[in-house]
Amino acid sequence: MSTFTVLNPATEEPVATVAQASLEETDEAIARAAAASAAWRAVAPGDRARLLRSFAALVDTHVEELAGLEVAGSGHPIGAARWEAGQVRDVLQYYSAAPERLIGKQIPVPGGLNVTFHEPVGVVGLIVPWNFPMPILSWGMAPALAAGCTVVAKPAEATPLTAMRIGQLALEAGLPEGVFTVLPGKGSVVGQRLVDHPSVRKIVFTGSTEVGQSIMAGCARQVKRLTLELGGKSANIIFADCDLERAAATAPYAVFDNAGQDCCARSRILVQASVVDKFMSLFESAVASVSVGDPALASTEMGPLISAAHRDHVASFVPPDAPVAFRGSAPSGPGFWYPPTVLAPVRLDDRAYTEEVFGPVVTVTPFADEAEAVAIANDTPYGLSGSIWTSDVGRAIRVARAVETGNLSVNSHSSVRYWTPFGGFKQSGLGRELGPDAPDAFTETKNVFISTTEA
Ligand code: TAP
Repeated sequence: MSTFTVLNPATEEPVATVAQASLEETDEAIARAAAASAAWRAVAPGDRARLLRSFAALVDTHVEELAGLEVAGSGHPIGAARWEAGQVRDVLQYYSAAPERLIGKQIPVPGGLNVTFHEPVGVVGLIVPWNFPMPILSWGMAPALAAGCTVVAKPAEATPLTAMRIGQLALEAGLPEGVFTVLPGKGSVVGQRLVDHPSVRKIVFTGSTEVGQSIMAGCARQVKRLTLELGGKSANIIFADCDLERAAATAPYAVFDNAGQDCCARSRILVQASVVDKFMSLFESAVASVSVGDPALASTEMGPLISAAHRDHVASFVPPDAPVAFRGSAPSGPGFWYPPTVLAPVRLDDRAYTEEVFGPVVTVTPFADEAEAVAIANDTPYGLSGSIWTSDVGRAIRVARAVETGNLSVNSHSSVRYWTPFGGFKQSGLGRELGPDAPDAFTETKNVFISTTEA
């Protein structure tokens, strides 16, 4: 039996050893999910809603336990981990309203009428990355269950603990066996099997663009439904007319949140040239005051990276001759620490500027005017997130419409809410999660003609 030992990223000490599911075990889990499908879709909408609300309530009473697991197993600061566990509760609660609202249409046609039904697609394979193990699990799981699908979820190999506990809570809340299964294991084994198995009718994948491309190709072989949430290289665009103090004070949190291991990280800061010096001075103070350290402390704002290998990867973007403008602090000693790092000026072909770093490294680039800001922001294969700072409402709207990205914030770095749609343009993804329409993505529209002609 193959196992994976989860290390505490802040101490490098083992937290738990988890058995990895084999190919045979994956097939068995998929078979159980397929067998549970007919009964789950037949559960009366109000009863399915009640089960999801019970599940949400049970998560609520376990927020502290789940947060503790995420601190130990993923190195997330406790404040963030509590928010993440609370997000699972809130997402379940939000989508518990959906089973009773999967409303079709009635379309008048000559000689009768057509009605449409939202039929659940069947078994959903949910493949989750390591950076936000709880929220991203819930974004796929909750609307899929609400739509009447059964779900087999594969957490990332490195961060299975909270997903496994949430899987247990689902059973305790009364969800029938096989409706929601969490299957820890390798992407190349469990994840790939979910893609290849004909009984899995839809894949929801969040992860790197590279793996997403191969999953898309795998799904194409069976014309399998697919949602992709992939990488990002988002721009934080700061115009001279904005509240520069506020833009600089929040810029660290727009990119160093979760130690930069965030698909929405605004890892390219673009600043209007006339205020770049002033911005850099304000930004330096803001970066210096980011509290980096023991994730178990409530005052900690940034924890360690997920692993030694990932820290090496992040460090590769900052070679000895890198243009480091300034850095924040990081503990020494055990743990996969990396300090918040600001690079400027950078060449526009520098890897740190063009590739997703997925760590606490940000570049600062000046621009002359609005047209140049938009051109630079769009000069990337990605399009997930971004921010615009300006006091000119017209400009805010013009630039927001011109930037090719799925989620933007104006005078804020917050753009993810479970009740609004989330997803990427270009190579950042395909389809949308969250928002009121998310359950529809787990259904097929069936169109039925009913004749009213007299016999
Ligand atoms: P990946 O290496 O792509 O892994 C993501 C998931 O896919 C993991 O569970 C992984 O399993 C699994 N996987 C790997 N190879 C697979 C295969 N051949 N078939 C099926 N599944 C496979 O990404 P990551 O490093 O965990 O996450 C970081 C990336 O995710 C970044 O690019 C980030 O931007 C992106 N991300 C995007 C979003 C959104 S919402 N757009 C949110 C978070 C993260 P293992 O754990 O076993 O490798």
